Amino acid sequence: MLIRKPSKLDGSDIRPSEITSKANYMNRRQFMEAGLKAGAIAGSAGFAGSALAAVVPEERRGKIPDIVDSEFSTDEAPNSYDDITTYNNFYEFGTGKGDPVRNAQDFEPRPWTITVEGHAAKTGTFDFDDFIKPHTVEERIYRMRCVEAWSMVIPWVGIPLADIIKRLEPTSKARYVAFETLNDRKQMPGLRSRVLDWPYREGLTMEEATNPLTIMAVGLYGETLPNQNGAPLRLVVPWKYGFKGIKSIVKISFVEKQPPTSWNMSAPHEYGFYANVNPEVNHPRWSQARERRIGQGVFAPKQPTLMFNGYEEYVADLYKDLDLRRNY
Ligand SMILES: Nc1nc2c(c(=O)[nH]1)N[C@H]1C(S)=C(S)[C@@H](COP(=O)(O)O)O[C@H]1N2
Ligand SMILES: [Mo]
Repeated sequence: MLIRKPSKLDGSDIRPSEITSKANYMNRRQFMEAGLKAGAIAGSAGFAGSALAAVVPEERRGKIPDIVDSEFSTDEAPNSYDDITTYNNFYEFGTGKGDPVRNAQDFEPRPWTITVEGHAAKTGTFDFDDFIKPHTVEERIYRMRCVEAWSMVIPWVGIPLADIIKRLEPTSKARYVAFETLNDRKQMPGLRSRVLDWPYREGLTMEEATNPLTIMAVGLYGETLPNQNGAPLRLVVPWKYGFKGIKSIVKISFVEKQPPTSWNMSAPHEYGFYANVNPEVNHPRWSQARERRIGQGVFAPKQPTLMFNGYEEYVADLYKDLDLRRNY
């Protein structure tokens, strides 16, 4: 269990997401062809092709080399590249699900620096490439459950946050890790709105941050992260609601006290610090018992939400002394 399975180095290696990616593509084509034969959607095949290409300009879609598979990946079918890159929450680019893909294309994720502060030996400002270089990148196909009761399966490419933290050598005073998103009004039109108190902030306990499931994602579907998904570097914590997965990170701080977090600051009775996926604790305005899997069509039945988003065996121990109803 939990063993890293190295991918082959001879180039013959095909990762699970690539297979599924191709399968999705085939399904899509079969669907289009069937539609064309039926005469129902004549002329739209060409449109589908160009719409897909426009999601992320080709020159930004670099393949990431030497990705290692992970035993933590789910074998549930990943959502399509289209779903993952056109249905987003990234309020710095607008509050609509289609706003990030529309408004983030001129965003420049390079050059990029990450500032490390607080109780650690290796603090300072690092260039993105230098920050990433010492680490092995893995494919992690994870379920993602948004607090709004929808979900996806996403083949991330990332680095265990535990590996990064180890390299930064936090001291015993570091009990939490805090993260901040870029706060640049010139590049992020959504910052003009006061929907949140910018910059977007998130945090984890040290135990959560170093849990083997927690990653810093640098890509998806084997390629560099699209801007709308949080380029160049975003957090992924699969047993927590999606809002903990802070995007386009510029600052990491090792702190003693529980740091303030954006959604908790904006509506503390609705969003807690922990934000663990929990079908038994409802949002004050809606049930969290079920979720809509994106990409299955509006008539597909909702599916049950799993405790800790199905990652209970890896994380339940972290919370054994915590009242999850009070610490939502
Ligand atoms: N900086 C920043 N990070 C963010 C958000 C945001 O608005 N700003 N939205 C969060 C929410 S609510 C979700 S569900 C996920 C969505 O990630 P995705 O668009 O890559 O699927 O990003 C999270 N990270
Ligand atoms: Mo979300």
